Amino acid sequence: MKLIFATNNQHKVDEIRALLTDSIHVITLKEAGIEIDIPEPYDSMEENASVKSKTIYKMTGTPCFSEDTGLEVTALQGEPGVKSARYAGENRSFDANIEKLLSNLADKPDKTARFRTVISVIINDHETAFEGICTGRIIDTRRGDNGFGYDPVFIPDGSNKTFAEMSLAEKARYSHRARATAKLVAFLNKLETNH
Ligand code: ITT
Repeated sequence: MKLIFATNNQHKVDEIRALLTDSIHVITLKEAGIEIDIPEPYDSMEENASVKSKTIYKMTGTPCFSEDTGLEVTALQGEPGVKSARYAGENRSFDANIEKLLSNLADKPDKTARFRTVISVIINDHETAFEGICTGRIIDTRRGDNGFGYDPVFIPDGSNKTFAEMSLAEKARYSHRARATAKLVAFLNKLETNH
């Protein structure tokens, strides 16, 4: 099965490709020759994931999926959440976003947080969504050079390493994205066996 992954984030592509079975071929927007910055205008990850996959499905008619992810911090009432990519401003700087997060959390004793991923997949005009959640906590200094986004300051429950101190395979043992992707893979494999 061939699917377009409607994202401009290469880190997401690398993480998801590492989790797919051989029968699922993921093509990036770049590989499909599509250059587009899809607006994410909504207040929920569900709606933003949906608009991304619908936009590409309308353009191509090819099965496709997208995902929207946010970091939801308890003491910040779920922020940055849907605003995770642009928390510190429109230039989408990972570093500035972490700086703002640490500063907003500095005087808060509760450091718990979770990542939430919503995947939207469209096949034969039919949309389905999957969610993946990873709970953990934010630490006050960066650790590690791997990954992207908020990885240097997030430790998932069950580990004492930040995501940025983990390999792709280690991160996948805990991550929101891996959990949502496992549901996508099960869904796609079931579709294949029913055909
Ligand atoms: P798309 O093209 O797929 O929309 P994006 O980077 O804009 O790529 P999102 O809108 O889902 O993706 O933004 C989510 C932001 O949350 C992202 O820019 C990172 O800052 C952060 N993020 C997402 N997944 C993460 C992860 O696994 N670890 C750390 N930070 C993550």
